[in-house]
Amino acid sequence: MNMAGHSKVLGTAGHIDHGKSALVLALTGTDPDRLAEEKKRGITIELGFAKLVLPDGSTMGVVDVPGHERFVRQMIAGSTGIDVALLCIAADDGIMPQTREHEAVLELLGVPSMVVALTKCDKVDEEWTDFVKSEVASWLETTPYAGAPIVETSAVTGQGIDELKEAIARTAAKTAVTHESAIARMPIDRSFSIKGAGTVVTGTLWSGTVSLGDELEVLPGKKRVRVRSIQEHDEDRDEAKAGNRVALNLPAVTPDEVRPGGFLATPGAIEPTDRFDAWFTYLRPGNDRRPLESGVRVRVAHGTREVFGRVLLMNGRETLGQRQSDFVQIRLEEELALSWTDRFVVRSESPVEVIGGGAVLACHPRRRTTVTTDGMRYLEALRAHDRDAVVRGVIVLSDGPLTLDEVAKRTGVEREECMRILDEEVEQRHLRMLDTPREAYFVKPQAVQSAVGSLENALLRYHVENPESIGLTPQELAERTGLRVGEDVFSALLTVACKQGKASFSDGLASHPKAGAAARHAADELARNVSEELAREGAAPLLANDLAKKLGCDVDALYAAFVALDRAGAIVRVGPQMAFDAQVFDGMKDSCVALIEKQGQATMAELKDAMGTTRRYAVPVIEYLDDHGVTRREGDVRVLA
Ligand SMILES: Nc1nc2c(ncn2[C@@H]2O[C@H](COP(=O)(O)OP(=O)(O)OP(=O)(O)O)[C@@H](O)[C@H]2O)c(=O)[nH]1
Ligand SMILES: [Mg+2]
Repeated sequence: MNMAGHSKVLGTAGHIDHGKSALVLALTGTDPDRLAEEKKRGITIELGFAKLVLPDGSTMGVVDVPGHERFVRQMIAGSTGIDVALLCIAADDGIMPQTREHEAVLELLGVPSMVVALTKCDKVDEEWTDFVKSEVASWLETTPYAGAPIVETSAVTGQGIDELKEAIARTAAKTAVTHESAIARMPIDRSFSIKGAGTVVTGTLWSGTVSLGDELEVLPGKKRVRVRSIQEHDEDRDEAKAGNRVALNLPAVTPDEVRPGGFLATPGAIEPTDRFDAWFTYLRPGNDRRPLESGVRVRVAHGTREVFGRVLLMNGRETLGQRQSDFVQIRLEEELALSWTDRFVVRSESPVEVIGGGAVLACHPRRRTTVTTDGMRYLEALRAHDRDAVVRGVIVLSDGPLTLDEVAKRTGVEREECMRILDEEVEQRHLRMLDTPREAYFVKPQAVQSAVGSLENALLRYHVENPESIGLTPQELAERTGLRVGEDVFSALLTVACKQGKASFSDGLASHPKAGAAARHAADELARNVSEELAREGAAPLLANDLAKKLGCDVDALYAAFVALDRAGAIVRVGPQMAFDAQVFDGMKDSCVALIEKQGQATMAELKDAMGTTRRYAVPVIEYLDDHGVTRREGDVRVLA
């Protein structure tokens, strides 16, 4: 991928005193050892930085790491995210313990390519140089860096420096840029305060872009900060791009709040985690050849931070042998700001030695070490960077339906791409979409079927327990179904069930089309009886309680019949208890209207007589007519409204 402005980074590696810093000075003119203590002791303690100008004029950032075995943690921090490793091996000393340990770190961090500098060649004769060179070449054969160029150099005489630049340029050109994500992420390696300016942090921008005025989040604490100024290699910039060494001025925080080991990121993009699933390789460059035991306490280094944790092997596996790889779950004692595809290195608790590392897969997995077939497929998809399968996997493994935003957040795949993948998966029937008024949800087809199954069972049970009821509200049904989904999703599921003939829904009530039939039939019959009875009783019908007694039914059932008949327009309810046959009521209304038209007005007594009923019925009927804009009260009489 060609990304303008995304420069590549060269990182040194190698045993203490093998001439790394001297070589950086010879290559760049910058002495990476800035500290007085470094100068006094003649060793590198902190990461050093410089800018390398290649023969074609392009530049690379350079990170110089310490070789002392006590500073491997700094070496790991400095090497994360570099594109080309410059492994320095002193010709007079050959391959030493940290040569091997640093190589292992580079390999575990996934550093894609390497150039080897055979340093201090001025100190040995040609025959010896040839011997060491062939030793190095055959050792490299056992690593992913087999065939890497080996250049003879001397920082003292300048031998091989131009040739080394050529080799670095060739190797860098062949190396794909790895900083792809749009999210800004930067592990903090230093923080200090400058009089007048406030707090400054430095680090290598892993991905994304940081611009002046941007708001960033300090992880794991989630404190928000704003970028007041940006420097790259001591020059002021408006924005910094991935791969570059940057210094950010962050006002309104103290250096203590943005300590090395912290992580700057686009707000909300990363949720720190105390466990993750990973593809782990056991790689022990030291002499200890014992296998790794599941559950052992280790140090986990990610970015500029290292925390304690345990590596748990999965599916009952107890040990992992040298150079073996497998899926693991790592449980941390403190949180890390991890993302899918990040690399990490694991070191033993004591003695402190690199023993492995790998790639982060799932950042918020369940606590489990036994993985289902679906879970395994998901891990494989993460490992293979198969985004389609990852999106599908997140949904398949989820308990409930997920929205587009939830899928994007859980996978780390950008929203647009998620949408494209989801569309395709729905098209191919790998997933189902539940459309709701507010949002679309995505769910695996089996989950829809099992939800419809529970919904149907809940309905059947309801009808057995309530043989006389014609149904229940969706809210009641949702409660009985025990599905933990929102109202929207439940009603979408009910719609699916209706389409499949496993539920019916009308007049706000859900029922089962078959099991509810008897109750519906009984209800229909009762409604018919009520309607006939009211028609027969004319202008002085029985009130609800008495009518229920007469028909020998439950009052609730009678009210339900009132509601159904009212909705169908067969009766008119003038009060909760009182209902008339619709035709009878129309006749009563017409007589009232006719009388008032004739007299211009009428008293309650006159209207009662005109309707041929008693006062008990006449009063509520006239009040109903008032309410419905037919008549109007004026003192003691009614007029037309
Ligand atoms: N003769 C000779 N001496 C060298 C050469 N390169 C480095 N040295 C010397 O070797 C010593 C160590 O060099 P550094 O560059 O500090 O080594 P380093 O690998 O950076 O050491 P650490 O960062 O502490 O791991 C110094 O005294 C250098 O002067 C070289 O090409 N020839
Ligand atoms: Mg050094």
